Amino acid sequence: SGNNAASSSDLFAVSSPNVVYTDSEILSKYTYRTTSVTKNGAGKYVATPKETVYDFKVDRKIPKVGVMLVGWGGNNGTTVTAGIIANRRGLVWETKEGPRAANYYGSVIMGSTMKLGTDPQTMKEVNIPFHDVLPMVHPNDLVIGGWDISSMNLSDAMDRAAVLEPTLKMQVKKEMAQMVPLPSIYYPDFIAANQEDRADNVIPGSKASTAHVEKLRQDIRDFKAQNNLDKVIVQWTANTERYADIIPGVNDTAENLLKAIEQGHEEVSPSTVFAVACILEKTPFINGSPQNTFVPGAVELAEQHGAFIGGDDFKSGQTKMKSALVDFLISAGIKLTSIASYNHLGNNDGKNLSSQRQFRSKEISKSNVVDDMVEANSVLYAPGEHPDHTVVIKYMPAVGDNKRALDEYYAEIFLGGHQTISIFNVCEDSLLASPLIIDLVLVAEMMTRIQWKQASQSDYKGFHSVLSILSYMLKAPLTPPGTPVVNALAKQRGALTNIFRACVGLEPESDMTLEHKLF
Ligand code: NAI
Ligand code: DG6
Repeated sequence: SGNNAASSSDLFAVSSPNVVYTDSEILSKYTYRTTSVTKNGAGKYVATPKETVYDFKVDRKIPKVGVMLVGWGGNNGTTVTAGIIANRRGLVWETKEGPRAANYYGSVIMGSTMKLGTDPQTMKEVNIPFHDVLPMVHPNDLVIGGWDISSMNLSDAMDRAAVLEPTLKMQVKKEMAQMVPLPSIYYPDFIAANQEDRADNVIPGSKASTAHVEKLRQDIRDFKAQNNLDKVIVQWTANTERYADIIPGVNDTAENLLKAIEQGHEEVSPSTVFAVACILEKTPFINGSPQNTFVPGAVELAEQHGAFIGGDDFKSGQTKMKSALVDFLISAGIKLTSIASYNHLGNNDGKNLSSQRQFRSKEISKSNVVDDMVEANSVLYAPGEHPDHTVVIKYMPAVGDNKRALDEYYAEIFLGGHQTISIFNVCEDSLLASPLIIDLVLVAEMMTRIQWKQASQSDYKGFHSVLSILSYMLKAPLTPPGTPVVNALAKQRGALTNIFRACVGLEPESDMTLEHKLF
């Protein structure tokens, strides 16, 4: 310990005077370089390079982590649970296409790599698994639990979801039959009326109350104690709720929100009650659905308690494609003029979204994903101008979880010509969302073990309560109040990658490859 080149994992060590490894920590001194832009008296931009030196400290001890899912008995909840069990036990199962083995495909952390650098002898890139960059929890070690308004055990719920192969289900059935969701809070006005027949596992009371908050806090504490956990992360993967109205005096400040819960105000949603319980318990809470769980009062409460929150809405198939494709088109100087996004699906999510108020929440999160890219390009778009954008979702029971997404991107090209791109994307919804649930847990947990300070400061502190670093996995990224939202997929990945690199004293990924050009 105390040396400059000990290893952070078995795979690599950073050899630098700015990086120190101790038995318990990685300490890095990192120079963050940005450009400050102002306008001078003549209306000309002045760009000034800026340097800020940060100290980062990473806790190397990998904790025992539990994840509690709200909506555990749903398609995502059962699929991610079965997937983790299958990976933990190294299962292989027969399909009509031959045997298939458990994997973590679709998880950035478990399935992708990061360029560490270049081998000077071969001049080739050296890439390492993303999971090995920092001392991260392995998903196989996660303990899973959670709540659902449906009392069905996870094995039966997995059958209800109709996502996985029978040959896989057979092997996880016994273990999952032992898993039964905790009763949850159910305020019928927030989800579609067509969900009512599922609600047989409900904590008494149909509007927000302090008793509900306290019960959920106790559930988290019990789960932690029963499983001997160091930490719990909670994620909302329950039904999409309608938006809550933002009402001055009710949910606009932390104090008012707590008062509104105490008084049983009807405009406080179940997801906000979960968020409040987690914040008070200092348990990271991530919202995987599109509704406005994080009303201003909830964000303020998180800031006051230094608790981590993240959201909103898993970005799995159609929207992930959109945030990559629109980034490509506009960055290529092609003027995107319209996006028509249609999809139909037949799972319970689709059934819930067939109700207008819940659909509206999803329509908002699916529609805002191009705004920053359009705004950034003043060559193609005049101020306030943006492409037409329509989002349609239809419930079609027959296709189950195999959502069909059809998108048309219509763009103006050179000299008045047009480019039309049509996409037919079969998004196996829960199989795409489950790895995101895992990534969100792993990254949120990692952020609880990273601290920073400026060179001039004596005390380390955590990142801002709103974990915008999770943006890559989310359709409508929540960012700290007053800070911009980044939707472009490559930028979101860059932020994740480069913040992790900074923590081990590595420069941001650069694609300049001057070593291959200047010799
Ligand atoms: P699902 O409908 O199969 O599961 C939701 C579960 O939540 C159900 O078991 C339901 O009983 C339960 N539930 C409802 N209200 C609850 C409450 N107050 N407390 C506890 N449990 C409650 O839906 P699925 O497919 O698992 O999706 C879950 C959420 O994730 C939906 O809001 C969906 O829009 C969102 N999402 C899903 C994506 C995907 O690709 N699967 C991607 C993006 C978001
Ligand atoms: C219909 O679009 C149902 C939704 O819940 C989506 O399946 C989910 O939000 C994933 O959306 P996307 O756009 O990332 O594929």
